[in-house]
Amino acid sequence: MDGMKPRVFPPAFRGRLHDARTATAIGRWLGPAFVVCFLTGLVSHLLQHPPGWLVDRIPSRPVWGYRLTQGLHVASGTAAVPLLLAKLWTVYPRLFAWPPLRSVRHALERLSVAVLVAGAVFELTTGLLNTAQWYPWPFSFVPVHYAVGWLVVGALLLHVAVKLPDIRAHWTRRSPGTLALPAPDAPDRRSLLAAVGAAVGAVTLTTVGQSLTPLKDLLLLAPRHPDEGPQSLPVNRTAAAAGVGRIDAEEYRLVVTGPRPYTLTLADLRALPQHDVDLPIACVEGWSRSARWTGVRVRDLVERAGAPADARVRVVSLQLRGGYRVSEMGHEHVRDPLTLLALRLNGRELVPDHGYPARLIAPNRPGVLQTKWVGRLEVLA
Ligand SMILES: Nc1nc2c(c(=O)[nH]1)N[C@H]1C(S)=C(S)[C@@H](COP(=O)(O)O)O[C@H]1N2
Ligand SMILES: [Mo]
Repeated sequence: MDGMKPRVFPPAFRGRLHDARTATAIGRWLGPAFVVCFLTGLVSHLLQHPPGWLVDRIPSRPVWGYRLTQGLHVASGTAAVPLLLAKLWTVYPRLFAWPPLRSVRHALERLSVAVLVAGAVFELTTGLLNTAQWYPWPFSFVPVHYAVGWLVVGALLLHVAVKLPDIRAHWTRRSPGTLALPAPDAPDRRSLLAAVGAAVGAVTLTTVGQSLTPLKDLLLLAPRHPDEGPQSLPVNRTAAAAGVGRIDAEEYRLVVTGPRPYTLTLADLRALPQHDVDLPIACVEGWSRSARWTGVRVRDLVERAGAPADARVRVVSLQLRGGYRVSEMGHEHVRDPLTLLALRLNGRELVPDHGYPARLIAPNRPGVLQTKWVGRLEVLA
């Protein structure tokens, strides 16, 4: 283990707060936060961009599935921010270790740590800004955040493997070495860890209410409040921002394509059997909110067009431009009786910002795929 230690440290860097034990204690929380964040991010990515073989296997239940996984994704990422800062502060003296490179192995190890640190900082920064709906970079968020996620997990696995002896030595509260001789500055470490724990608790409690609605009154740091918005539901992209004007009720048509295509007016749609469902909108950006939706079952609409039982459906918005104007769903979602073309929200007609006159609402589905201002349902072969 001595061989791993940098040879020369200025005195200020030698304290217990910069030792392997403190680094391990923080890593014990940071590692799991990263793992949860990675796995839930993977779920989110697969639901939004399913490979062909998965499309019809995506379950539409539990209805709150995506709400939970995406809530965990944003909460674990947020909690990782103070943890990562504390961890970097703990280990930064190693930056100045001398000589900087002792061997090829040491060089590779430092390189992997550099990748890990850069990737982790990148993921948490872009993710955090994404929850604030701010995209101040020239690249497309989703593919880059996703790719770097794999990079970080790879570098993390390597890092844990390299540090396994240190981690093992310092994992338990009292490893044999420290039991005999209590460190004179041990309370410092306890204070540091308590402060880090308090910071994690504070950022979590003041943000998690954006999806864990019983805690919504504690929201201080979250960019969104689940109650704010027309009809008590936040809006991600307004009708104005999407370039959709007020859609005229008389002119509106819903086109359903398939073996027996047909067209409905809004009056026709309102005259069809209406169903009530309680389903959340769970936005990838971290907020979610359940609401009561009323409308026509997508299943009924596509059956009328002669859709076979295993049909997939493409939902097309009247919005002309933008990434979220089209979404697709596999047959689990198409057949689910909770999947509606909704006309009403919380007892009243949809307002334009929520997709007037008709929007998709389906269980266990990312918010980006809950298409608003729907003009076409296409039955796919
Ligand atoms: N046509 C269209 N539908 C859309 C979007 C969009 O930009 N265009 N945004 C999506 C996103 S990101 C979310 S989170 C939900 C939000 O629905 P709400 O504004 O009714 O709460 O709508 C989705 N439907
Ligand atoms: Mo969203």
